[in-house]
Amino acid sequence: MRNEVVNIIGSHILKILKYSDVTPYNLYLDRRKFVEALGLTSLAFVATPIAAKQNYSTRAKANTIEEITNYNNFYEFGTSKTDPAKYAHSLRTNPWEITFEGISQNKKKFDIAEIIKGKAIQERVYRLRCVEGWSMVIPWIGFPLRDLINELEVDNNTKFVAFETVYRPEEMREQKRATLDWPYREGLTIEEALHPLTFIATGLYGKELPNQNGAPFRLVVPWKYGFKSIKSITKISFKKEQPYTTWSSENPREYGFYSNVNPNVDHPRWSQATERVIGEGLFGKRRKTELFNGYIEEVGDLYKGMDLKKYY
Ligand SMILES: Nc1nc2c(c(=O)[nH]1)N[C@H]1C(S)=C(S)[C@@H](COP(=O)(O)O)O[C@H]1N2
Ligand SMILES: [Mo]
Repeated sequence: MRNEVVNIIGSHILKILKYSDVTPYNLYLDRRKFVEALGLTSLAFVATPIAAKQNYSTRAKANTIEEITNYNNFYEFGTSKTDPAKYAHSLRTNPWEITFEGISQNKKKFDIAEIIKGKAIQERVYRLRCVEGWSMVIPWIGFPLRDLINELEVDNNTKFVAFETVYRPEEMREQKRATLDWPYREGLTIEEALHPLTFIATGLYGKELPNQNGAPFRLVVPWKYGFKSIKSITKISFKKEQPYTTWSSENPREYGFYSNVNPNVDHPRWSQATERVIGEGLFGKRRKTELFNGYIEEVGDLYKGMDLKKYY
């Protein structure tokens, strides 16, 4: 049974991904190498796919798989950046069910193989900006959250979507301690959840999602601080009221519900004007933080007229 699920998910990814989707983005951007890898003789062959990729993906250089999988925040496995890589292997990600609340279908619990089946799997190269002041670029594999929401009969008066990580202290060692109020919870407005940039990642670098990055099913909201991008999701609820969210409840002054990346709204304990780029070294050049993490053209309209200092 467990192997079968792996095969369904595995073969699904293989069937839908094109060569371009599984090519590391650095190679992809380097047209000459890309052409060589394909055994082609003309650059003309790659012009179109590269243009198409610019859609929602950043052209910034992606971090290496080593950086992306060894420098993580996943407090369920410990609070140090290297703890998730050390300990997340103990999480059993297969089988994996997700329960939905606030839908009118009788069936509320789905195996993720059922959820992924039929979705157009795509690659999105997104910036990830942690509220702590560092950033990376990650080539995710997955599908827009809206593709899932649109399949559900969501309650009419829905205004928010709430997400929950699994609570399994036997598999997630830090959950034996009261480091956070487990399970980890996050939320979005329904408009944010339906935005085409809002993504469910089931893989990265063309492969299955490593446990430390939130396997088997995690949210990615690229214009918000990283803690909004909740990992290893087991429950999704459609709600009328703004849901409980872990970090904004833990410390409401420091972490807001919106948590849109914003260089002009400092964290009470540090500036958000610049960020340390992982891979550039501790004393590498810092980059300027961009409003909405550089996605203002795509998401600016969601917050028109809103006081971003008040709704941080
Ligand atoms: N369940 C859960 N999700 C989580 C976290 C966590 O501790 N637990 N950390 C968040 C934070 S602070 C960040 S910056 C990102 C990091 O994602 P990455 O390790 O895949 O780069 O995951 C977010 N999602
Ligand atoms: Mo973060």
